[in-house]
Amino acid sequence: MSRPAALVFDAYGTLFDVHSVTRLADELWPGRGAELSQRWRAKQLEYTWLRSLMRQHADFGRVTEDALRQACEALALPFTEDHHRRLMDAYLRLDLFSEVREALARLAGRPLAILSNGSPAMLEPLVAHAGLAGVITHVLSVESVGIFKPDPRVYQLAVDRLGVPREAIGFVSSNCWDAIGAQRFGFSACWVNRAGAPVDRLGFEPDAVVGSLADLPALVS
Ligand code: LAC
Repeated sequence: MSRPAALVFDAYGTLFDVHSVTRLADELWPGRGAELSQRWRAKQLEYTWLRSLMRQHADFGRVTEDALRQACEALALPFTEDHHRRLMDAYLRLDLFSEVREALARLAGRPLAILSNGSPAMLEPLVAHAGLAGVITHVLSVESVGIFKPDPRVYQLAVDRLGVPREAIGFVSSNCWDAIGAQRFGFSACWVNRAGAPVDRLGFEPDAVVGSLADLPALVS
Protein backbone atom coordinates (compact mmCIF):
# COMPACT_ATOMS: atom_id res chain seq x y z
CA MET A 1 0.00 0.00 0.00
CA SER A 2 2.02 2.95 -1.18
CA ARG A 3 0.90 6.33 0.19
CA PRO A 4 -2.90 6.18 -0.26
CA ALA A 5 -4.51 9.63 -0.64
CA ALA A 6 -7.31 8.62 1.72
CA LEU A 7 -7.87 5.86 4.25
CA VAL A 8 -11.24 4.19 4.72
CA PHE A 9 -11.86 2.06 7.79
CA ASP A 10 -14.38 -0.60 8.61
CA ALA A 11 -16.01 0.16 11.98
CA TYR A 12 -17.17 -2.95 13.80
CA GLY A 13 -14.30 -5.24 14.74
CA THR A 14 -11.70 -2.92 13.18
CA LEU A 15 -11.90 0.33 15.18
CA PHE A 16 -14.52 -0.81 17.70
CA ASP A 17 -14.47 -4.06 19.64
CA VAL A 18 -17.87 -5.69 19.13
CA HIS A 19 -17.00 -8.17 21.87
CA SER A 20 -16.91 -5.44 24.51
CA VAL A 21 -20.61 -6.34 24.97
CA THR A 22 -19.35 -9.50 26.69
CA ARG A 23 -19.05 -7.61 30.02
CA LEU A 24 -22.75 -6.75 30.13
CA ALA A 25 -23.80 -10.14 28.74
CA ASP A 26 -21.80 -11.82 31.52
CA GLU A 27 -23.65 -9.72 34.10
CA LEU A 28 -26.97 -10.78 32.61
CA TRP A 29 -26.03 -14.45 32.11
CA PRO A 30 -23.00 -15.25 34.28
CA GLY A 31 -20.36 -17.28 32.44
CA ARG A 32 -22.24 -17.15 29.10
CA GLY A 33 -21.24 -13.67 27.87
CA ALA A 34 -18.47 -14.67 25.46
CA GLU A 35 -20.60 -17.36 23.87
CA LEU A 36 -23.50 -14.95 23.41
CA SER A 37 -21.26 -12.27 21.94
CA GLN A 38 -19.66 -14.67 19.45
CA ARG A 39 -22.98 -16.03 18.25
CA TRP A 40 -24.58 -12.58 18.12
CA ARG A 41 -21.81 -11.25 15.87
CA ALA A 42 -21.81 -14.36 13.64
CA LYS A 43 -25.59 -14.19 13.13
CA GLN A 44 -25.48 -10.42 12.57
CA LEU A 45 -23.02 -10.83 9.67
CA GLU A 46 -24.88 -13.86 8.28
CA TYR A 47 -28.12 -11.88 8.21
CA THR A 48 -26.44 -9.03 6.30
CA TRP A 49 -25.26 -11.44 3.60
CA LEU A 50 -28.63 -13.25 3.43
CA ARG A 51 -30.64 -10.04 3.25
CA SER A 52 -28.40 -8.72 0.46
CA LEU A 53 -28.80 -11.97 -1.51
CA MET A 54 -32.57 -11.92 -0.97
CA ARG A 55 -32.70 -8.20 -1.83
CA GLN A 56 -34.56 -7.64 1.44
CA HIS A 57 -32.53 -4.87 3.00
CA ALA A 58 -33.22 -3.71 6.54
CA ASP A 59 -31.00 -1.37 8.46
CA PHE A 60 -28.17 -2.68 10.63
CA GLY A 61 -30.04 -1.82 13.84
CA ARG A 62 -32.84 -4.20 12.87
CA VAL A 63 -30.38 -6.87 11.73
CA THR A 64 -28.39 -6.53 14.96
CA GLU A 65 -31.52 -6.84 17.08
CA ASP A 66 -32.80 -9.85 15.12
CA ALA A 67 -29.39 -11.52 15.51
CA LEU A 68 -29.42 -10.88 19.26
CA ARG A 69 -32.84 -12.49 19.66
CA GLN A 70 -31.83 -15.50 17.59
CA ALA A 71 -28.58 -15.90 19.53
CA CYS A 72 -30.40 -15.80 22.88
CA GLU A 73 -32.95 -18.32 21.66
CA ALA A 74 -30.31 -20.65 20.21
CA LEU A 75 -28.32 -20.59 23.46
CA ALA A 76 -31.49 -20.93 25.58
CA LEU A 77 -30.67 -17.71 27.48
CA PRO A 78 -33.83 -16.32 29.10
CA PHE A 79 -34.25 -12.72 27.95
CA THR A 80 -36.50 -9.80 28.66
CA GLU A 81 -37.07 -6.62 26.71
CA ASP A 82 -34.89 -4.87 29.29
CA HIS A 83 -31.96 -7.23 28.49
CA HIS A 84 -32.37 -6.46 24.81
CA ARG A 85 -32.55 -2.73 25.33
CA ARG A 86 -29.42 -2.74 27.49
CA LEU A 87 -27.42 -4.86 25.05
CA MET A 88 -28.53 -2.76 22.07
CA ASP A 89 -27.55 0.38 24.00
CA ALA A 90 -24.14 -1.16 24.70
CA TYR A 91 -23.67 -1.39 20.92
CA LEU A 92 -23.69 2.41 20.81
CA ARG A 93 -20.79 2.60 23.27
CA LEU A 94 -18.42 -0.14 22.12
CA ASP A 95 -14.79 0.10 23.26
CA LEU A 96 -12.18 1.33 20.82
CA PHE A 97 -9.32 -1.12 20.38
CA SER A 98 -6.44 0.18 22.49
CA GLU A 99 -4.14 1.22 19.64
CA VAL A 100 -6.75 3.04 17.55
CA ARG A 101 -6.52 6.56 18.95
CA GLU A 102 -2.76 6.85 18.58
CA ALA A 103 -2.74 5.18 15.16
CA LEU A 104 -5.38 7.60 13.83
CA ALA A 105 -3.45 10.58 15.22
CA ARG A 106 -0.37 9.40 13.31
CA LEU A 107 -2.41 8.93 10.12
CA ALA A 108 -4.05 12.37 10.20
CA GLY A 109 -3.45 14.86 7.39
CA ARG A 110 -5.49 12.99 4.77
CA PRO A 111 -9.17 12.01 4.71
CA LEU A 112 -9.83 9.32 7.34
CA ALA A 113 -13.27 7.82 6.72
CA ILE A 114 -15.46 5.12 8.21
CA LEU A 115 -17.38 2.97 5.71
CA SER A 116 -19.69 0.67 7.60
CA ASN A 117 -22.72 -1.57 7.48
CA GLY A 118 -23.90 0.46 10.49
CA SER A 119 -26.79 2.87 10.06
CA PRO A 120 -26.21 6.57 10.73
CA ALA A 121 -28.28 6.19 13.92
CA MET A 122 -25.79 3.59 15.19
CA LEU A 123 -22.56 5.13 13.89
CA GLU A 124 -23.04 8.72 15.02
CA PRO A 125 -23.35 7.96 18.78
CA LEU A 126 -20.56 5.39 18.52
CA VAL A 127 -18.09 7.84 16.96
CA ALA A 128 -19.15 10.63 19.35
CA HIS A 129 -18.85 8.41 22.45
CA ALA A 130 -15.31 7.39 21.44
CA GLY A 131 -14.36 11.05 20.94
CA LEU A 132 -13.46 10.48 17.28
CA ALA A 133 -15.78 13.12 15.81
CA GLY A 134 -12.88 15.50 15.13
CA VAL A 135 -10.56 12.75 13.85
CA ILE A 136 -12.74 10.82 11.43
CA THR A 137 -13.45 13.11 8.49
CA HIS A 138 -16.33 11.16 6.89
CA VAL A 139 -18.79 8.65 8.38
CA LEU A 140 -20.30 6.70 5.48
CA SER A 141 -23.14 4.22 5.97
CA VAL A 142 -24.41 1.53 3.59
CA GLU A 143 -27.86 3.00 4.19
CA SER A 144 -27.08 5.42 1.34
CA VAL A 145 -27.05 2.48 -1.10
CA GLY A 146 -29.42 0.05 0.66
CA ILE A 147 -27.25 -3.07 0.51
CA PHE A 148 -24.55 -4.51 2.75
CA LYS A 149 -20.86 -5.24 2.26
CA PRO A 150 -19.24 -6.73 0.26
CA ASP A 151 -21.50 -5.45 -2.55
CA PRO A 152 -19.33 -3.23 -4.79
CA ARG A 153 -21.91 -0.41 -4.53
CA VAL A 154 -20.86 0.02 -0.91
CA TYR A 155 -17.19 0.55 -1.78
CA GLN A 156 -18.21 2.89 -4.64
CA LEU A 157 -19.86 5.11 -2.03
CA ALA A 158 -16.42 5.96 -0.62
CA VAL A 159 -15.12 6.92 -4.09
CA ASP A 160 -18.15 9.13 -4.69
CA ARG A 161 -18.15 10.81 -1.29
CA LEU A 162 -14.40 11.31 -0.94
CA GLY A 163 -13.84 12.29 -4.57
CA VAL A 164 -10.71 10.14 -4.62
CA PRO A 165 -10.12 7.48 -7.32
CA ARG A 166 -10.43 3.91 -6.10
CA GLU A 167 -6.77 3.09 -6.69
CA ALA A 168 -5.74 5.95 -4.39
CA ILE A 169 -7.87 4.68 -1.48
CA GLY A 170 -6.44 2.47 1.24
CA PHE A 171 -9.14 0.32 2.84
CA VAL A 172 -8.62 -1.19 6.27
CA SER A 173 -10.71 -3.97 7.82
CA SER A 174 -10.30 -6.69 10.41
CA ASN A 175 -13.01 -8.64 8.58
CA CYS A 176 -10.97 -10.60 6.04
CA TRP A 177 -13.92 -11.02 3.64
CA ASP A 178 -14.46 -7.22 3.73
CA ALA A 179 -10.80 -6.54 2.92
CA ILE A 180 -11.01 -9.03 0.03
CA GLY A 181 -14.25 -7.43 -1.23
CA ALA A 182 -12.55 -4.03 -1.16
CA GLN A 183 -9.45 -5.39 -2.92
CA ARG A 184 -11.63 -6.85 -5.71
CA PHE A 185 -13.34 -3.46 -6.05
CA GLY A 186 -9.98 -1.83 -6.66
CA PHE A 187 -8.91 -0.39 -3.31
CA SER A 188 -5.53 -1.13 -1.76
CA ALA A 189 -6.84 -3.31 1.02
CA CYS A 190 -5.22 -4.07 4.34
CA TRP A 191 -6.47 -6.85 6.60
CA VAL A 192 -6.02 -6.24 10.33
CA ASN A 193 -5.50 -9.77 11.59
CA ARG A 194 -5.32 -9.32 15.36
CA ALA A 195 -6.21 -12.94 16.06
CA GLY A 196 -3.68 -14.54 13.69
CA ALA A 197 -6.57 -16.18 11.79
CA PRO A 198 -6.14 -18.00 8.47
CA VAL A 199 -7.02 -15.95 5.39
CA ASP A 200 -10.52 -16.46 3.96
CA ARG A 201 -10.32 -18.79 0.98
CA LEU A 202 -12.19 -16.74 -1.60
CA GLY A 203 -9.64 -16.99 -4.41
CA PHE A 204 -8.14 -13.53 -3.74
CA GLU A 205 -6.13 -12.05 -0.91
CA PRO A 206 -5.86 -8.60 0.70
CA ASP A 207 -2.93 -6.48 -0.53
CA ALA A 208 -1.41 -6.25 2.95
CA VAL A 209 -1.85 -7.76 6.40
CA VAL A 210 -1.01 -6.14 9.76
CA GLY A 211 -1.26 -7.53 13.28
CA SER A 212 -2.85 -4.35 14.63
CA LEU A 213 -3.54 -0.77 13.56
CA ALA A 214 -0.30 0.26 15.26
CA ASP A 215 1.50 -1.16 12.19
CA LEU A 216 -0.56 0.85 9.69
CA PRO A 217 1.25 4.25 9.78
CA ALA A 218 4.55 2.64 8.73
CA LEU A 219 2.79 0.72 5.96
CA VAL A 220 1.17 3.77 4.34
CA SER A 221 3.83 6.46 4.83
C1 LAC B 1 -18.92 -2.96 9.36
C2 LAC B 1 -18.97 -4.43 9.68
C3 LAC B 1 -18.69 -5.29 8.52
O1 LAC B 1 -18.58 -2.11 10.20
O2 LAC B 1 -18.06 -4.75 10.67
O3 LAC B 1 -19.24 -2.64 8.21
